[in-house]
Amino acid sequence: MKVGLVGFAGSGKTAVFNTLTGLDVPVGYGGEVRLGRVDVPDERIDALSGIYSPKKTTYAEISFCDVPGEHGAEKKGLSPRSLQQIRDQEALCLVLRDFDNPTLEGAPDPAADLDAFHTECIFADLEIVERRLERARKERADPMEIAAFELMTQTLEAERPIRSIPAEELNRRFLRGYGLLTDRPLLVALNRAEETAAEPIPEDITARLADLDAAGLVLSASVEAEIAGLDPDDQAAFLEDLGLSESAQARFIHAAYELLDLISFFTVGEDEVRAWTIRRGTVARVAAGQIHSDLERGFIRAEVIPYATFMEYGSEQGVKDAGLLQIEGKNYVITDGEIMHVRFNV
Ligand SMILES: Nc1nc2c(ncn2[C@@H]2O[C@H](COP(=O)(O)OP(=O)(O)O)[C@@H](O)[C@H]2O)c(=O)[nH]1
Ligand SMILES: [Mg+2]
Repeated sequence: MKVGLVGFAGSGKTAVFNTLTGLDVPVGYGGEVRLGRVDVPDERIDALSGIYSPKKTTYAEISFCDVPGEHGAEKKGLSPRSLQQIRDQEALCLVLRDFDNPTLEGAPDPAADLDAFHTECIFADLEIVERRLERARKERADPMEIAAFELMTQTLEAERPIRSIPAEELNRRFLRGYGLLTDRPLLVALNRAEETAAEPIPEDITARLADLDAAGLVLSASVEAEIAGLDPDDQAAFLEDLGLSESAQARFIHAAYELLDLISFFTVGEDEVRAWTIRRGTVARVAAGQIHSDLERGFIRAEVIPYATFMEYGSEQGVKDAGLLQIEGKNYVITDGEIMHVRFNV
């Protein structure tokens, strides 16, 4: 999964990036686009890896892109360059400043920044959607496509994000390639001063997030980045001092999985034990395509074992002997934690 960190200059995007990736990129204004990644910790992968002792163990992964904001007098979060960068991210994490930054004027106002950023995204999308609608009408394109772009135009004009349009009402096939920002799942990170790191999100912002179909998360990037660099044993003690039970990285991963409705399935063997990330509701054949396009193209069947069943019998053979190996077809919906072997022929 690719997550783009976005927001106004000085909101702490680079500090958040450091907290999440464990990297140590210099904070302060400016900077390059940076990429970093984290393994998604999963005890089930640890256990499976313990059983197979594979040559390689691969966790699911989240990659982060730190997109610099504008640093001019005009307060904008999206330069043409950063727009380009964030259009190909699968989800956006908006970092909102909720701490005093001595290099910036004015007290923090995360609610206002949230609205300002949302408005920028609405305008950026509206420009693209209106242009396409005009062309589509001129070219007498597929009426379904015209209807989709009309619906999006109306939605954006009402200052609603495209992601608020239910799947049944909008055929998102027509949206591919446009990189519309308000169709991206949005996770909002309220970046706090150390003293307020454990306080909940204020009600006005919670309400606004619900309104925008976005999820929220509180963190205190500069201090949590320091904690992320410590020994695991020390980390727990420092987090507790802040009133937190889990690291920012763990909280972020949970929030992102929930927001995007992601689950994992596993492949196992002597070569590799590996976790794969899919959306809930993904069918076996499409899931197989994550592993390799040949597996999707030549899909015959999936042999599936729920994680708990596997652990109960301790091996694939044990599960087979008990008659519990599931043989599933291409439309079988994968559930979280299933171990899958794909039989295919190309
Ligand atoms: N007190 C406090 N300062 C922070 C926090 N996050 C970032 N900063 C500081 O704010 C300034 C800008 O941070 P930076 O990550 O470079 O912001 P960016 O422009 O959004 O990438 C730096 O001086 C950081 O040390 C935070 O959570 N709390
Ligand atoms: Mg930065």
